[in-house]
Amino acid sequence: MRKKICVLTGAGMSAESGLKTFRDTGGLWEDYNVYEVATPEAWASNAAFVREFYNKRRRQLKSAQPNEGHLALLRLEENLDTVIITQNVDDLHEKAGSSKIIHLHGELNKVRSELNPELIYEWKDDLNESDTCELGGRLRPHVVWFGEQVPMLTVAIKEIVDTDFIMIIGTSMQVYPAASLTSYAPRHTAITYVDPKPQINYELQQQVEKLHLFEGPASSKVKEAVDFILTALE
Ligand code: BJW
Repeated sequence: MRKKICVLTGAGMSAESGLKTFRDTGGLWEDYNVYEVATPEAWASNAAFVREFYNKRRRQLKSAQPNEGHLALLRLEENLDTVIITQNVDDLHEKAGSSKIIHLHGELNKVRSELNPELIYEWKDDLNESDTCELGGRLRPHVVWFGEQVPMLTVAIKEIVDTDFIMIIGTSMQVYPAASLTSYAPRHTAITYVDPKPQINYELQQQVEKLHLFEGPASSKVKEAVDFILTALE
């Protein structure tokens, strides 16, 4: 039977594709106050500002291309059941050609109805105040803001509970519940973590004996981590 890998990606995965991370020097949270753009309270008090934050990023995403790190993950699929669990709202794993992708924090290229959250629409252009769903309700970005539930969490946990390998790439492992996903893995699961500045959070600290760090940028280090896992399979 084929073994399984869950790849947990964060903003650092797409940094070399020109998309800013959040918490690094020069990251999005230096230019924006998180409470003014990524909370339901911000949306309630200043929807125009929040819409523009996401419109700008959606425009930028149009021309963004996957980097060597995204592409290196395709080699995993030849040998392992591969599930990408991304915190990213971009579509670069899709553009790279990965097959199974779970978006924990939503998708920039989608919006949803405020009247019925199941009414989700593909949205490649700007979202305007006058745009409405088929019920006439206001549309909001299809993303998960702070203080909101993470509906895809249960789907992600179902994948993690029987995985043989985990690869973490480009996340500061600070935002929960995404940062606690590794704790659902079986005891034998080997964990690789690619990041120029890996942050060993509480959950990883408990699993440190099976943790392998690849310190550096995704564009070069994902390949090394993939080689490491494929060698372990031999
Ligand atoms: C590179 C690189 C290169 C750079 N190559 N790598 C338990 C404990 C404490 C707090 C909480 C808790 N449980 C819940 C909370 C509250 C909160 C939270 O976690 N707060 C913490 C910050 C303290 N969590 C929530 O509110 C979540 N909801 C929730 O828990 O609901 C519960 C609930 C229950 C019942 C009712 C209601 C609610 C929701 C979290 C939503 C997060 N949303 C955002 C915005 C999404 C849309 C958007 O994109 O705008 O998601 S915030 C932002 O952070 C975004 C990201 O996905 C997320 C994670 O960031 P990420 O990816 O890790 O990026 P960075 O910037 O932090 O790190 C980048 C990394 O890349 C660094 O390590 C670099 O070194 C590295 N890097 N260059 C490789 N070239």
